[in-house]
Amino acid sequence: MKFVSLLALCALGLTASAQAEDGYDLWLRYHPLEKAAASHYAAIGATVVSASHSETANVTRDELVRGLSGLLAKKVTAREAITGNGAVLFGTPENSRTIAALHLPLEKLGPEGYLIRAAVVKGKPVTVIAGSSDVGVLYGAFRFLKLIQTRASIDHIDIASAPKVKLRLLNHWDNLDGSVERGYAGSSIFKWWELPAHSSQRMVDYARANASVGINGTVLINVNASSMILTREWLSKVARLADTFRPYGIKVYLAARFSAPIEIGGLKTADPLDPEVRAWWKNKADEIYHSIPDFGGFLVKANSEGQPGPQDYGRSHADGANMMAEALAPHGGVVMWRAFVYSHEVPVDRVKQAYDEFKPLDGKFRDNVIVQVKNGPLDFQPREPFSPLFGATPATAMGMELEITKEYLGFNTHLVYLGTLWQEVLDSDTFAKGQGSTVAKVVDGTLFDKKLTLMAGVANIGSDRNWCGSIFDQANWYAFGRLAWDPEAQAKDIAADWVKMTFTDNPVFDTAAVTLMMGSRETAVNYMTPLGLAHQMGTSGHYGPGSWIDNVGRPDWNPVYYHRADAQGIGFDRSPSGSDAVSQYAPALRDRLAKVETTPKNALLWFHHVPWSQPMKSGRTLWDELVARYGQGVAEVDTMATSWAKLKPYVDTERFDITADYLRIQRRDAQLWRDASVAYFASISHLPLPAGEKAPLHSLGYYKALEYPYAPGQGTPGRKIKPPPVDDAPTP
Ligand code: GCV
Repeated sequence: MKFVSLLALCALGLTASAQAEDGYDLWLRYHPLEKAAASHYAAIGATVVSASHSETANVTRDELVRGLSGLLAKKVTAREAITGNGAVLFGTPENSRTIAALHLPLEKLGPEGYLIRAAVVKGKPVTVIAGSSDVGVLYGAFRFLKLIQTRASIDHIDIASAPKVKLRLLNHWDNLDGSVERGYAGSSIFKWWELPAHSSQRMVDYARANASVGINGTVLINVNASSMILTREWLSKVARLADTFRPYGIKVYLAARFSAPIEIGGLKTADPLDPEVRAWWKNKADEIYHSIPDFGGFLVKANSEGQPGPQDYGRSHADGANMMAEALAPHGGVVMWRAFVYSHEVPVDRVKQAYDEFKPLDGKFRDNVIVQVKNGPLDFQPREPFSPLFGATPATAMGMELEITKEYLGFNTHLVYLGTLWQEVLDSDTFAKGQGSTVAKVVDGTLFDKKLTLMAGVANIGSDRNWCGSIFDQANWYAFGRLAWDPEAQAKDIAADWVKMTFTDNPVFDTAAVTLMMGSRETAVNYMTPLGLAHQMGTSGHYGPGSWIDNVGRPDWNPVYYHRADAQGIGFDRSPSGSDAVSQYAPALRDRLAKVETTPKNALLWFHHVPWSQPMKSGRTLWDELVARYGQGVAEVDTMATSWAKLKPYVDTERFDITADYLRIQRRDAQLWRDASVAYFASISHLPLPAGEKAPLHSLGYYKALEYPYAPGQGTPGRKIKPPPVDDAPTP
C-alpha cells in the first residue's frame, strides 16, 4: 500500500523536495503555476537551448530546465539548437553564433551584466538570455525564472541589468570547530571534517541561492580568524569548496589573521615592514593561488577587540593592509580591511573611533585595498545613523558591511525585515559633494569614481534545514543580494518579489505579508531602542534588555555608557558641547544634527542628552513619549501576529506554524523589553508612568536577574547556567 502511494505521489511530481515545505528551497521553489499562467508561459519556455558545455553553461541549463519544468509542470527539454517556437536561447557571443549575429549591446553591461530579449531567429520566436560572460548569462537565467515566478509579463521582454557593485560578498563568521559567532541557524554549513574528499549537495544549493541574487563571493570563516585556515591541509579543503562554487560565479575569500606568520610560519614577528614577514605573506599568496587560481583575497580584522594587527608594531592600518595587498596583487586578489576598530584605551566616545583612525589614512592604501565599514559607527544596532566614514575619504575605496544575522535584533525568533534598515542607510545623504551624495553613491563608487566597490553581509546561514533559522530570515539573505546588486533598489519591491517566490502570488497574502515585513524593523526599534537609543541589549549575548548593566570591564561595553540617563534626562551628548561626534559629518548635516530641534526624532537620543520634560512634537514630554514608544512596539507585534494568523489559509502548515510560534516568542520578548526598560528608566527619572500605561509585570530586580543561558551564537561552551530568578509577579 505504502509503495503504491509513493508511486502515485511521484507521478504527481510530489517528490520529497517538492513536497516538503520546510524552507529548504528558499525562494527557488519552482512550484507549478496555476493552469492559465502555466499554459501562457509554456509558449515562451518550450525548450532550453545552448550548445555550450562550460561548467557555468551546464549549471545554467540545469537551472532553466529545473525551473521551467517545475513552474510549467511539464518536462522541459534542453537542446543544442533551436528546433521550434518558444526556445529560451542562452549564451554569450563567443559560445553562440546565433547570439553573436544578433549584435546585442552587451559591452556596456560589463562582465557580469545580462540582457533578456524577445527575438525572432530563423522565423521562430525565441527568448534570448545573453551576456558577455557565462556568469552574466547565469544571472540572466535566474532573472528570467524570477519573472515567471512573480508572474511578470515577458511577452515582449527587453530588459538589461548589470551589478552596480563589484564585490557582493557574504561574510561567514563560521569557526573551524563548526560553531558560528552570532549564528542562530544551527552550526556551520561548511563540513570541514568531510572536506576535501566530499563537498555536499548543500554546497551546490548554497551556491545556487547566492548566484540567484547576484552574490559573487564568500568569506568562509570568522573575522576573529584562526591561522589554521592558511595551512596546507585546510587550504585543500578551501580549494574543494572553491571548485564547487566556481560554476556559479562565486569566489572564495578568507579571513586572515594578522599574526599568522608567527603562529603557523614560525617567525618571531608579524611586523608588516619586516622583510621576512612580507616574504611570508607573498609565499602564502603564491601557495593559495596555486590551488585556487581565482582566489578572491583576504578580509582582515586587525587591532580590534583583541585581534592582532599592525599597531602592535607601531605601524598603521595602511601599513598592514598594503603589505597583504602587495602579496595578493600579482594574482589579482584584494584586501578588505575592516574599519571596525577600537583601541585599548577607552575613548571619549566609542562611535568616533573608526573615523578618527581611518580619515587620516585617506589616500594611503594600495589600489587593491578596500576599507570595509559597518553601516553605522557603532555596531549593527536596530537603528544608528550612517557611519561618517562614508563620504569622508574620497581617495580611498570604501565598502559597506551589513549584518544579515540578527545579532541585536532578536536573533532568528523575531520577525524583522532588514531591507528597510539597509535602505535607510543607503538613502542617507552624506552631503560630501553637496545634496544627493547618498551613501549608496559612495558604495557603488559613482560619487568618488571608484572601480573597486564592495557590499558585504555577515551571513545568517547555518545547518538548519531552512538555512536561516526562520522562514522570514531568508528574506534578509535575499534582500542583501538584491541591494548589493543595486544599492538603490527599493526594500518594498524586494519584499514583494521574495514573498511571491517564497510563498504564493495570491494578492491577499502578498499585500499582508509585505505590510508585515515593511513595518517590522520599526517595530523592533520601538520595543528595543526607541528615539535613538542604542546598545541596550544584555552584554555578550545581545538578546534581551539590559539598560542597567554597568559592570562590564570596559565602560563602552556597558549599556549605561550609551544611554547616559540621569535624574535630569537621557541620551548621549554628541553635539559640539558634548563629544562633538556630529563634526565627523559634512557641515550641512553636522549643523542639523548639532541641535535638538533639527535632529530627526528617531536619532534624538543618539546625538543629545535631552531633559525628561522636553516637549516633543507629539505633545507629550520625552518621558511620556519614551514609555509610549515601548508600548507601541508591543502593540505592533500583536498586530503582526494577528495579521499572520489570518494568512493561515494561504500557507502550508509547516511554514505557517513556525512563523506563528516565533511571533509568540517575539510578543513575549517585546513585552519583556518594554517592561524591563520602563522599570529601569523609571527608577532613574523618578517619574510616574503616564496615565493609562500599565506598570511592568515584575520588579526591576527580577529583570536584572534574567539570563538567557540557551541563547545561541555566543560560542562559549561550558558556560555556567544559573537558575532563573524567582517569579515575583503579583498573583493574578
Ligand atoms: C566577529 C561585534 C560582535 C562580535 C563581532 C564583532 C565584529 O562586536 O558582537 O561578535 O566579532 O562585532 O564585527 O568584529
